[in-house]
Amino acid sequence: MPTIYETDSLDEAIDIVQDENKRYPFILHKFDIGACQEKWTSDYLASKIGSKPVRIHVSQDDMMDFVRKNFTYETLPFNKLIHRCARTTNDEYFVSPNEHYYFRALGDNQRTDIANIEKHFPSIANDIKYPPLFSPEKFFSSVFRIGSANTQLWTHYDIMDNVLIQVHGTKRLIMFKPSDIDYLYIDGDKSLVNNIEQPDFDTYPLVRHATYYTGTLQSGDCLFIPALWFHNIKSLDTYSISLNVFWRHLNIGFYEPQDLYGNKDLIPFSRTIGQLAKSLNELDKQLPPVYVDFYIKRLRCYLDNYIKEYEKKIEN
Ligand SMILES: O=C(O)CCC(=O)C(=O)O
Repeated sequence: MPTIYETDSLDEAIDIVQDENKRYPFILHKFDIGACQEKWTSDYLASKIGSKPVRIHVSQDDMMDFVRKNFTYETLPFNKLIHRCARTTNDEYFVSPNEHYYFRALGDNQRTDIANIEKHFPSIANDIKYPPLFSPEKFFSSVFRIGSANTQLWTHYDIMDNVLIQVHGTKRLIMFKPSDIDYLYIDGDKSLVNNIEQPDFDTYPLVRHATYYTGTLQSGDCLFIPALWFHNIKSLDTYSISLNVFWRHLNIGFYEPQDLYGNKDLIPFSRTIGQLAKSLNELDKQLPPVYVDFYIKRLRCYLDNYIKEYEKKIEN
């Protein structure tokens, strides 16, 4: 199992992000992330942010599963949330005393606002610094995240680059390169394989072919998650506080402007799929079912060949 690359050098980190032939994940150590590392205790955050209501995921399971929805969305005042996350057992709860919490900040209007720590949590925003891996006009969002100990988020990819800054707690990292898409049973941007550490190989046999890149993110470290790299991240024995910053590495016009989560497909791809769906619909209307069935299978052969040729092209 390869490990995720690690470096202490900001210059090297910038080079890996900006050199189109590199762009692999890495953990950057020794970057000064600011006063947050000392200051962000649960009491400090509770007193600075107060009772602002925040929307959270709550689950009895330690592995949150977006596809099978083993969690509910709830709302808590921020100061209650942070104290509940900091404990493993709570007297006040939604489903059970040892339920798990996961907070991923959104904007004040959760349907339209893009998460931004400076706008939505201004009282703490100056405490944190992130490494200058991209030019400022490419910035998209800064997402404040807090989770209970031993809590895993589902495996997924994002369409934008991002850097995850770990302020408090330790995280276990598993990542897969984009070409492992064939082995991860993807539904949209998420994998159906929830227990990625011990997959059920009878149901998901192809996972055996995926290459697991593993690592550990400690307080003060920054993880570069390149666009399209699948990631599965779990907080370990203590609750976790992080911030991640998303940016648009390609031409800004390729990205959906209101992509709240940084995971909407790029516009050139959504156009392609839209045109294909329209053409298939027309085919279906014009021809009898036996021909449609035959031609959509021909289309699959066409795509399989196209992929083989494309793989050869990018190998050379
Ligand atoms: O650190 C986490 O809990 C998840 C981070 C993540 O999924 C992301 O940065 O896209």
